[in-house]
Amino acid sequence: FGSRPELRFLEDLGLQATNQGCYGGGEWRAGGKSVSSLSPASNQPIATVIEGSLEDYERSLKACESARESWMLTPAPKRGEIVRQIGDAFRKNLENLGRLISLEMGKILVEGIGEVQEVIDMCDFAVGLSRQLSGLILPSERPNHMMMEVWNPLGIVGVITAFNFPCAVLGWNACIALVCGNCVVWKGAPTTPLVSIATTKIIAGVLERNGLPGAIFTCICGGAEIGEAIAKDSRIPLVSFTGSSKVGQIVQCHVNSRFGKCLLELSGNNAIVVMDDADLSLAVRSVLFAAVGTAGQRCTTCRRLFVHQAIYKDFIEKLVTAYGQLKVGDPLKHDSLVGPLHSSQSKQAFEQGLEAIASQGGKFLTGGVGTTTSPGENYVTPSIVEISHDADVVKEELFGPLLYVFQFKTLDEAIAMNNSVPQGLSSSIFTKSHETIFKWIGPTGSDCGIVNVNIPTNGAEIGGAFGGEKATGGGREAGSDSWKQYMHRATCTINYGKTLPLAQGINFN
Ligand code: UN1
Repeated sequence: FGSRPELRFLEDLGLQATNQGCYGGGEWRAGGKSVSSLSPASNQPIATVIEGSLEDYERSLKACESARESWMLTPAPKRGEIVRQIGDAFRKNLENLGRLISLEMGKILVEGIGEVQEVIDMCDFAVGLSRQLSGLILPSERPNHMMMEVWNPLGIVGVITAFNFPCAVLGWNACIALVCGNCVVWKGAPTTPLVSIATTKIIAGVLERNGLPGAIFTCICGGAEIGEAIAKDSRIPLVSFTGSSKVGQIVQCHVNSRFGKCLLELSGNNAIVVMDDADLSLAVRSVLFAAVGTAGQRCTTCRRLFVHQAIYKDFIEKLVTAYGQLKVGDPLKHDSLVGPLHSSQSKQAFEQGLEAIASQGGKFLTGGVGTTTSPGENYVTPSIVEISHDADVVKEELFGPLLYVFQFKTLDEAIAMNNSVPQGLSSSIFTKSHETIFKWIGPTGSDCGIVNVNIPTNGAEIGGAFGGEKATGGGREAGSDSWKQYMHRATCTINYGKTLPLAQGINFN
């Protein structure tokens, strides 16, 4: 990066002008096609990456198979110590890696750094967990017997992640998978290979310094062919996939057909409900972050807003005013709040989406068709639209800063509209009424995996289980007891007596 001083920080992350995109069996080697990583802010190349080929995949998996046993047999707290060191290594690289995420993904710098912070927090969580992977001891109905649960590693866990969280989602999965005793095989998004490589170098450095086999962690940059190889590979008992519902369904079919397990984190179509007793200033700020943060490219982005009719006019006016003050611009400049969309394809899809909205009767209150002028750049104008809640476009996830707004009269009506889409990831209500809160989080409330009160739909903490229902795929990642999915539960009944009493009182003599 000699001639580009603004890119010199990439050298501190171990990146060069051309990079090998496969770390397998402890070695960097790649024989796939050569791709340019583009900066979403300019569509200019940052660096070149040689992707991993299917041969690289096979070689890496063979190495993983031979490393698997020694890692499974390493005591969990010792594995936790390795993850603690990985957390420290991320701490040292917080600024640089956060800057690379901003540069290559296009999110604003504070969000790029926040993403690395999420990985550090996951490491801390996983270190604690490494001493708490405990099973139950259960009373046996038979004399001189005891029953217990033993949690064992699965062996190898496949992780396929998306461009919008090129580092954090790997962290949610890898930190837990590693302390649970699994080797990790990771494929990041094809458009964020530099983040994949830099992240892997941080992890690989810790493995190497501890004299551990590099094959405990594998990274393969590549496209759908590598994803398909992971999904079809019966050496990989669990595949964790983050991406669209459409692709998730294909992955699930491949994994199910070989009786593997899938952890799916798919599309969202998240709503915020603003009741007439809400703190409106809190709600406006929350809707703003939820709808335009990360330029609307989080799976937890708020895409639908339901406002009580008594405050609708006032609230929408406040929101439109707030949109008017948004600074859209270079994600690396500290006054920008909204960066570009991730790629020219993302921008094209967004613009086509706006046209479909207009053709289905949508009325733009701000932004909309033709408001984005600079061709050749991926910036778009955050838009708000009024439309009928059962229009076809409202059922789909348009990945960008687009917010549909609707009025409602009763809480029941708002809940019904919240639950009326195929997806079920995140939701939030703004109210001061405890009656409303408990209805919202109860059996006849929101049908989502994330059900918030007085906070945005996005920005979830790692301590909770993250994921959603219906077309969102049903998976739960990160905190709480998500770790159980990364292990296999053995129910062990032990007879320490000399007789053979059978369960259910069966006499078999
Ligand atoms: C995603 O968009 O895929 O809750 C993940 C949030 C983040 C993670 C989003 N912690 O918005």
